[in-house]
Order: sequence, then C-alpha cells, then structure tokens
Amino acid sequence: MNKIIFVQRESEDRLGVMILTAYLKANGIDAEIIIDPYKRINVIKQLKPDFIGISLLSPSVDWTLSTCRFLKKHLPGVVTVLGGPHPTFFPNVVEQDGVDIVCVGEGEKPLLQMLQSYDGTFASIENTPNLWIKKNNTIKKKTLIPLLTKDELSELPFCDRRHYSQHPRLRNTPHRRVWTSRGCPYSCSYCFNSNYKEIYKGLGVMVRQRSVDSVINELKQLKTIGVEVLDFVDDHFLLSKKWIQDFCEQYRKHVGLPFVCNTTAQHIDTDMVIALKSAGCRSLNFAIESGVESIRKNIYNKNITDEHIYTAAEVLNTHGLPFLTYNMLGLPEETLEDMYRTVKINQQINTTYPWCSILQPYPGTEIAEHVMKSEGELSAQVFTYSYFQSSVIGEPKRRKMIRNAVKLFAHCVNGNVSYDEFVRMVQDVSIKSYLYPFIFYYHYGTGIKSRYGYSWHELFKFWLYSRSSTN
Ligand code: B12
Ligand code: SF4
Repeated sequence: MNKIIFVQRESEDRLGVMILTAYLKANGIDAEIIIDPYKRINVIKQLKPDFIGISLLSPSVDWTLSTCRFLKKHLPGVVTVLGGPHPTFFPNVVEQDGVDIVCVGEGEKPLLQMLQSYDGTFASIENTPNLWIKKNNTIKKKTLIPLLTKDELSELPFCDRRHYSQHPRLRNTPHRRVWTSRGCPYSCSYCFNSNYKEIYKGLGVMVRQRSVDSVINELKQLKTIGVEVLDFVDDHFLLSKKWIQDFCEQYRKHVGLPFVCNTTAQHIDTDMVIALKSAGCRSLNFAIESGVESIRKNIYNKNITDEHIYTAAEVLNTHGLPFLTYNMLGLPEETLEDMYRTVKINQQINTTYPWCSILQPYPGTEIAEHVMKSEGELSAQVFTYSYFQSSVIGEPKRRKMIRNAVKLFAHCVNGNVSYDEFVRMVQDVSIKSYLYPFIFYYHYGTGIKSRYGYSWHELFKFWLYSRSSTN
C-alpha cells in the first residue's frame, strides 16, 4: 500500500491537510503529517513514504522547493506532490527542480486515485485527473473533475487532528479552526476566489455548504478534546439565513462554545445577529478594506457601499455583538487622505477590533495586474510571510509610511486620532517610530486574547515561535 507524508514548516493546523489525511485513511491509505521535516528527517526515513505532499501558499514557494530537493536527496525514489492555492494558480511550478507532481484544485479524489493506482511508475498514474506530472522533462496535464457536491462535502470524514495534537504548542492552543463550506459568491480583485471560479467554470456549483448535522457532529467530537473557542474559517459564514438559524439552534444545544466567523457587510441583519449572538458568537468579522467607496468598488471589486457598512455596524452595536473589520493599506495610488478615510470609517462605526494589513497583490490576481502598472513585474518571491510587513511599493519613503500606518491603525481608530495627528505619526521617522511595533503588538495581542482566549504568556511564546520559524 502506498504511503504519503505531508510535511510543513509552520507549527499550525491546516484544514486542507487534515481533511486529506482523514479522507485517505478512510479509504485505506496510510497518511501522516510531519512538522519541520529538516529536524525530523530520521523519522521520515523510518516511515518510508512513497510520496511527500506539501500544501503550498504563495509566500512559501522558496521553502517548499528547497524542501522537495532536500527530501528527494535523503529519500531516493520518493515522489513529491504539491497542492493548495499556489499550485492551483501556478501549476507550472511543477517545472521546478525537486517537484514531480502538482495537483490543481480540490485534492480529495485525485490524491486518492493517485495513491491507489501508483505501482512505482508514472505510467500507472498519468491518467489521474487534476494532476500535472513531470516525466523526463515533459509535463502531462490532466483536466479537472467537477467540484465535490454539497452532499459529498457533508459525507467527508471529519478532519484528522490526531497528528497535530502530538505537538504541545498545537495541543494546548485554546482555539481550533473549522470549515463548514467551500467557495464564495464574490470576486474581489485581490482574492483567489475570482481565479478559482475561472478554473472551475462549468465544473459544478462553486458555493457549497455542508449539512448542519455534519458540522454539528464534527463539533461535538471536537468539544471532547478540550477546545475553548472555535474559528470558522469559511470565506462567508452567513451564506443562508435558514442554514444559520438551524445551525445556531443546534449549536446552542450541543456545542455552546464561543466562536468567531466571517461574512460580508450586506449579509448582516437583525435576524442573523440575534441568532449568532444567542449561539455564542464572540466576534463577527467583515471587510471594509478601504474607507473610500470608489476604491472599494472600482479597484477592489467589492460591491459594498458605505451604507452597507453603517447599517451592519448599527445592528451589531445595537445588539452588543463585537465585530472585527478587515482593512488594507498600500495601494500605489492611495493618498494619506484615503488612508485616513479608512481609519475614519472605523472610528465612526465603533469597530471592536480594527484589523489592518498591507495589500498583497499576489501574482495571478486582478489587483496584481493593476499594481504592476506602476510598480513593475511582481514575482511570488517578493512576498514574505507577513502581510503586516511586506509591501510591493518600490519607493522606500512611501513603503515606510505604509508600514507605520498599518502598525498605528488600531491605535488611531481606538483613540479617535485626528487627520493631522495621523499624518504626523505615519510620516515620523524619528526615534519614536521605533515604538510603533509595540503599539501594534499591544492592539493585535489584545484582540487575539479576547477573541481566541489566549493569555499574554501564550501570545509571547507564539510571537517568539513565529519569528524563529519564518526567518
Ligand atoms: C485558514 C487560512 C489560513 C490559516 C491556515 C493556513 C493553511 N495553509 O491552511 C493561516 C492563518 C495560518 C493562514 C495564513 C496565511 N494565509 Co491563509 N487562508 C486561510 C483560509 C481562510 C482557509 C484555508 C482552508 O483551511 N481552507 C479549507 C481547506 C479544506 O482547503 P485547502 O487548504 O485549499 O485544501 C484543499 C485544496 O487546496 C487541496 N490541497 C491543499 N493542500 C494540498 C496538498 C496536496 C499534496 C494536494 C494533492 C492537495 C492539496 O486539497 C484540499 C481539499 O480539497 C484561506 C481562504 C480559503 N477559502 O481557502 C486563506 C488563504 C489560503 N490564505 C492565503 C494567504 C495569502 C495567507 C498568508 C500568505 C497571509 C500572509 N501574507 O501572512 C499566510 C501564509 C501561510 C503560509 N504558511 O504560507 C491565500 C492564499 C493565496 C495564495 N496565492 O497562496 C488564501 C487563499 C486567501 C485568499 N483570499 O486569497 N491562512
Ligand atoms: S468576499 Fe472575501 S472570500 Fe469572497 S471573494 Fe471577496 S475577499 Fe475573497
């Protein structure tokens, strides 16, 4: 029987990998997850995998390619297979040295078929859908099979969390990620969803929700391992009012843990907010991105008006449901006034957790095309792990200003800072600007602490860890 080991650098739980290991195991395939393959190379060698799998997001390309080469050197004959968002949009990453196979899109069925068919030769798997296989420098590309249906999603086995639970840092985190749906009905210019729709055009329904029963049964099981807070990572949790009302009723009865989830401003109304609040929602997150309506609509392709934002916030404030807003700074043409309008709208709506990152125009997205007009060609290598630090803006003074503004964002919202003060602070390059990271970490940490139940001590350990694992 063929065996696959998924390897990753960061000590974080990945739903994609957990669902794939669960699915493969349910179908009789041996699958493991190993964090930090460099340190655990001897364990990997003992397990004798036939395949090494890596789930890849764009900022981790360099690490992934060198890890593939490292593992192939230490495990002669092993086959490397990449999947996840980056290979889905850039399947030609298969051309790189060390990579044998790339899986485009949803991984469950193609991966299973590949592992069931492999007899030690690439000829045995070359008809597997979704795969790009490199053989003697030629690449065989197979077309995609349709997306899993909502019934198939409801029947998938629950995420296999056993591997991650072996790691003390992950076992002891108070919160766990959960998924209830796949797909988003919108097509924001900076998000992978619009490309995803193109890739899967004509191949099934894009937005699919699991049945309430399937989600509740998984959560009941999760509750037994001592989780304190649940984090629904769905792009859009409030897809259907009926689903939310059924879900919240069951959740209250059988789960009852605090949770956080994401939606868009247009979907927030009194019924939704009452249902979520009564079920234990601790924070409802939605995107503003820019306080300038024309940037939001014309550049970010978000059909969200200022009115939608004011109305959503009014309902949330009336019912006392805390909320987080996602904001972004760092568009090449954005002026200081534009940036301040993003601060201002958050002040006006009294955002509980004002969250702000630097725009990351990942290659392949519509916004990357837009940004390249002024900033020139962008490669995946431009991006670092942190969207609080990495900016594609070439001019150093402006880049520094954007980083300052992001670090000070929550402080400016919470402190009702005026425009003049905002400008003075973000343009400051004196010794005082060295305090900005502390201001940032204070606000960021306070938010995570109250949403996910971390202590300052745990957050500090996490900060130290994330610095060591990404440098
Ligand atoms: C939860 C989440 C996180 C978590 C966990 C990350 C993870 N890798 O799971 C955290 C907070 C750590 C995170 C961090 C980041 N994230 Co994030 N994140 C998400 C989110 C919201 C959900 C991911 C998820 O769990 N999906 C559900 C699972 C079931 O789907 P999946 O992972 O895609 O897996 C399926 C397939 O892709 C495939 N597959 C996946 N892996 C593999 C591996 C193999 C071998 C095979 C064959 C198949 C396969 O099969 C799976 C089942 O069908 C997505 C948005 C989204 N809707 O996907 C963004 C998303 C993945 N994140 C994104 C980004 C940009 C980031 C950051 C880079 C942000 C930053 N600058 O700091 C970091 C970098 C993390 C890193 N290690 O590189 C982008 C990725 C874009 C890109 N081009 O890579 C996304 C798509 C958001 C977006 N709107 O564009 N993220
Ligand atoms: S609403 Fe969110 S998940 Fe959906 S396309 Fe826009 S950014 Fe992506």
